Amino acid sequence: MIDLSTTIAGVRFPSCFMNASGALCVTQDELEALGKSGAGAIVTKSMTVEPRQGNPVPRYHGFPGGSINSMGLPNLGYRAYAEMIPHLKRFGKPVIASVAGLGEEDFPIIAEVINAAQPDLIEVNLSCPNIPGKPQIGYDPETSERVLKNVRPKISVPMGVKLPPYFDPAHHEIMGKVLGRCGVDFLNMINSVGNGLVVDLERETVVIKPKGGFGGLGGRLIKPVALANVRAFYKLFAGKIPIIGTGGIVEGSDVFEHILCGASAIQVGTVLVEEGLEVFDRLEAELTAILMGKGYRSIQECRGRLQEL
Ligand code: IRO
Repeated sequence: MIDLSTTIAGVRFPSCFMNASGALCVTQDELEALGKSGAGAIVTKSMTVEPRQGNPVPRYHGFPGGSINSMGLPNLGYRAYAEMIPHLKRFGKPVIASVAGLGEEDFPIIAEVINAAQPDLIEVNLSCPNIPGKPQIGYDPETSERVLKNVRPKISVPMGVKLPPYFDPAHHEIMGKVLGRCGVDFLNMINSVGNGLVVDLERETVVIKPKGGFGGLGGRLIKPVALANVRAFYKLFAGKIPIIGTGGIVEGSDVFEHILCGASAIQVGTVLVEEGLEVFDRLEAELTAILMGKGYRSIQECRGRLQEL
C-alpha cells in the first residue's frame, strides 16, 4: 500500500490533495461537496469582512495552457464562514480557513473570529492580485511583516501564509527573513501569477472584463514558476517549514514534481474548476502508480529529494 497521507504543522491529512482557495469553495454547498469528495481537506475561499459579489463577469477564462481570473474576492463574509466551520469539521478531514482583507486592518479582525471557530489551520492570503487599485501585500516585505505580526497573536491554530510567485532569489531571501521573524507554521505557494493578459485572437478582445483584461494566471503554464518557489523556500528553511505546493498541477507527475521540490501537500485550482471533484481520485490514482513504479511507499520518502547536477 502507498501512503498518501501527510502532516502539516502537526495536523494529519488523510490525503495530500486539496482544493486551492478560490476553486469551488465559496458557498456552503461547495464546501460540503469538498467534504464528501476525495479531497484530503476543505479549504475555504479567502474571506473579507463584508460579503462580496466580486468583480463583473466574465472574470474567469480557461484555455489550453491554463486559466486567467479576476474574481475580485467573491465570498460570503467571515461571519458566515465562522458559523460554517464547526459543521464542516464533521467531514473528518482538516478545514483550512483562508483569511484575506481589503485593507491590512481587516486581517486581525477576521482572524480573531475565525480562530474562535477553530478551523484546523488558518492560511493568511497575502497575494490576491485582483483587487482594483490595491497591490499584492506579499510584494511589500514591510507591509507583509506588519500584517503577519498583527495577525499572529489572534491565531492559536497553525498559521500559514499564501505567497505570490517571486521571480528573483533576492526576493525569496527577503521574504524568507520576514517569514522567519513572524512565527509562520506552514507556507502555501504559489498564488496565481498576477496581471497576465490573454487575448482572444478571433474577436480581437481581452477574455475577462475586470481591470482591462488583466488577471491572475493559473494552471499548466505556471508550473515551473510554482516549482521554483517551492524549491527556493524548501531550501531556505531547510525543509523545516512545511510547504503546500500549488500551481500547474494537471497530472500525477506534476504532483510528484512538487513533492520532489519539497511540498508536503498539493492544491489544485484550475484543473479542479475545469474537471470537477473527480480530479482528486484521478490524481490519487496517478500519483500512486508513479510512486509504486519508482519503489516509494509514501510521499515522505521522496519529499525534497530533487537532485541537483
Ligand atoms: O480574484 C480573486 O478572488 C483571487 C484571489 I482573493 C486570489 O488570492 N488569487 C486569485 O487568483 N484570485
